[in-house]
Amino acid sequence: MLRIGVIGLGTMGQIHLANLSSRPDEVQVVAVFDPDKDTVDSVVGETGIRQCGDAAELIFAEDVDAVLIASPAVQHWDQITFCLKAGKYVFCEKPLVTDAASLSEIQSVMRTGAAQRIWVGFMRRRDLAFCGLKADVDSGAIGRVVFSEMSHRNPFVPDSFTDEDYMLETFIHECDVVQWMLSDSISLVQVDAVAQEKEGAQRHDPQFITMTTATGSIVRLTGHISNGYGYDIRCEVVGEKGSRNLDDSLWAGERAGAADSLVSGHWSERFAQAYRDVIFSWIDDVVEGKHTGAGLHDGLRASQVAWALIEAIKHPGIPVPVAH
Ligand code: ISE
Repeated sequence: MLRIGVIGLGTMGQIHLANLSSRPDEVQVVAVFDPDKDTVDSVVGETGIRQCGDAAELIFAEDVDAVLIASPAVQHWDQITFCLKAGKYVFCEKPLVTDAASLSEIQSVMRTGAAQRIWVGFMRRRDLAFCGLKADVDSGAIGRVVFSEMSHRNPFVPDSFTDEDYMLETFIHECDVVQWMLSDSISLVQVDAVAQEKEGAQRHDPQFITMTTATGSIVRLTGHISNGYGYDIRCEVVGEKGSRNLDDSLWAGERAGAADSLVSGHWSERFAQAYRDVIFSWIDDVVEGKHTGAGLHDGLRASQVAWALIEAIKHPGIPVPVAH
């Protein structure tokens, strides 16, 4: 039986908790921590799961074999280092790290076996539609990929959401999925002319981004995170022999208004299968002593692209290199 502790019981933590709890024969969630006591009470009140006083208490608890981190992004890397000190396996939500202050520390962990104990929650790698696109790229069916067109649309985000959050919390998915799907590295990014969303807002929306990979493939990405009507993720990969779109029939959704693709109300619906499978594969990996998911290296590579995007939005129209 794998004994797991969960840090953070916001939307994401609760989704992971539900998925973990659906495998009672192999997994037992033994402890949780969230600073919001009311949330903890309402989520695990009658379950018998222990409520810890802080993250360190949970991480160093003797009856916790593996830790799932779904805390605010800025806490991720510190909590991961605690897990490594405690010798625990850790699954951390994206982004792995929010700024470059810990870069050399991450690079030294990367040179050790401890890196194998870290998984990063890039669940799109388990989404059947994205897996289908990757299979077509890998098989050579569409030839060398010349460019890709991607969209990331959300119905709403909190008013406090900033341009930095846009890059680190939202586009971080594309930063990872592009490099994974194309087996390539993003080397240059550019944000084109952007308009402030509304008077006084801390963010620009929509955003128009161009990313160039090391092999010269181009990705055009449009973000629109307060469209007001639905969550809509699109991707078309265009190669020298043909093109492919995400197969929307692989998940259940609704058509919104005149939109020509399926939309869902929320990312948790659109990616329900991926969120489940990324957790199930983590459990399988830990139990079977392997690592088939996104790891420390992938988490850092995606954050490095997001950091370049944060720089690029300050200088619209100017290409910014990614420091890998
Ligand atoms: C959210 O935080 C997520 O993780 C979703 O996967 C993403 O698509 C969404 O835009 C984010 O706000």
